Amino acid sequence: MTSRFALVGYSRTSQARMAGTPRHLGSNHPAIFSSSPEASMKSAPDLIASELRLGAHNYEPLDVVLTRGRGVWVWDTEDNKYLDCLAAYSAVNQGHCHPRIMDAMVNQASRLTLTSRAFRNDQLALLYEDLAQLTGSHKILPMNSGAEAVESAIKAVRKWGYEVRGVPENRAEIIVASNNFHGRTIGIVGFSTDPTARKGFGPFAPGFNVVPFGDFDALQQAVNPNTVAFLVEPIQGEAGVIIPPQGYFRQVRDLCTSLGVTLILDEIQTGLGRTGKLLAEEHEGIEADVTLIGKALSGGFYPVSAVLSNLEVLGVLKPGEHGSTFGGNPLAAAIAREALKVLVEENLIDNSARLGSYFLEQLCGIDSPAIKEVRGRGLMLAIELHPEAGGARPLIDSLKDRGVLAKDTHEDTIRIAPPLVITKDEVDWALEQFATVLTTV
Ligand code: IF1
Repeated sequence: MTSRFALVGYSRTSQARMAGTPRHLGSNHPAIFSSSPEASMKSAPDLIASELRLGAHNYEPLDVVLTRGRGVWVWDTEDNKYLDCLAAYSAVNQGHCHPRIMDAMVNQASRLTLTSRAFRNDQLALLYEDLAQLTGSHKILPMNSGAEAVESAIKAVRKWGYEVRGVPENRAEIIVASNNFHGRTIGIVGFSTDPTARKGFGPFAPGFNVVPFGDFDALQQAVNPNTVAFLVEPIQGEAGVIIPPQGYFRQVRDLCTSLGVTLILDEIQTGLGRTGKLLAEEHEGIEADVTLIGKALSGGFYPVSAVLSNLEVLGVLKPGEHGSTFGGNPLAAAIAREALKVLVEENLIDNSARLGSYFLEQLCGIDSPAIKEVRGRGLMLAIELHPEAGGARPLIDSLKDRGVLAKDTHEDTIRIAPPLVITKDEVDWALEQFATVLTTV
């Protein structure tokens, strides 16, 4: 039997499809709709097997099946406890399931979750006011994922280039850095320099030029009359916590100002306290023209992102030219407001600065032949291993066995980014595990 979902010439590989099971789950599909306890008591191996069988294989996660989280700690289905040193790539800066953010979410969810932007709601303006006051922004565009914020900024600065700078239509160019990571959409991977992010997904949009990260001369050479923006992370996270030379961004800021190029800082990972400042740009003593935030803007409860700028740039967007179903919804706004309040009122930014410096200093003191370099700013840290150390993944597995969850990147680097609520005792315990694993390589 050929399902109505079958596309001519489109061969599915899953057994379920080959058996002709209809794709939609009818009411006779007990496993999904059953309220019986076993539906929620599946074993970790069973859950992993279902993931492998039915899920697209676009990740290779650790085989740890988490079921509960609070603060820096998470528990798996066998009740093993782990210190989370990834914080969902800095989306859980406030700690897992922060009670205040949860209460704000439940309260708003019981009143109004989504109206579309065809109508106004009583939460969005309050988020705008909080973000304006906190960041000094004059205009804000609320979106959902980080990638959407990046794409939105690209649209806005191109339009600004045409309408304000007088760049010829469809000739706008944006400079980006090598080894950048700004998301996974077709537009964004189009200017990635990572072959894995690009292979098989072309063709890509034109209008992007790549310069080496941290190389001011290369940037100066690359700017031309059609350059409308320089899009860059203050610290490159996925690349392995790459910190540019001291003074680089001061030079970048002056160049962009003098040539009328908008400086877009992607603070989706570095922002909201991760590096020990509200925004990483503060370390450089500069202000971006456009700042992108996301991830911890919701404390890990909900996809919320935002483009922060001014009237000159965001003022070019007119009704009907941009938007999204969930962008600026009252639930997202209520969650984001509480997530920001928690960040400030619980002094998480100072905690990140103080314990981040301590963490970095102690990591630098680990005497291990495997370690090539330790880098970091605030609680955004990384340990780069020598290539002959055998790669980071085996150490990630050893750390998991010792109750620490961390992530490898680019083969030889271990990223360390715990929630900013971490205590000194928890840092000390984590350091013991890192030292043990790194000195027994
Ligand atoms: C995954 C990486 C980090 C980001 C910066 C924009 C975005 C991200 C600086 C897009 C998102 C996430 C994506 C996530 C893993 C994680 C990641 F490993 F993929 F590269 F953090 F380094 N700008 N980063 O870091 O935001 O659309 O995801 O909300 O793809 O698994 P998003």
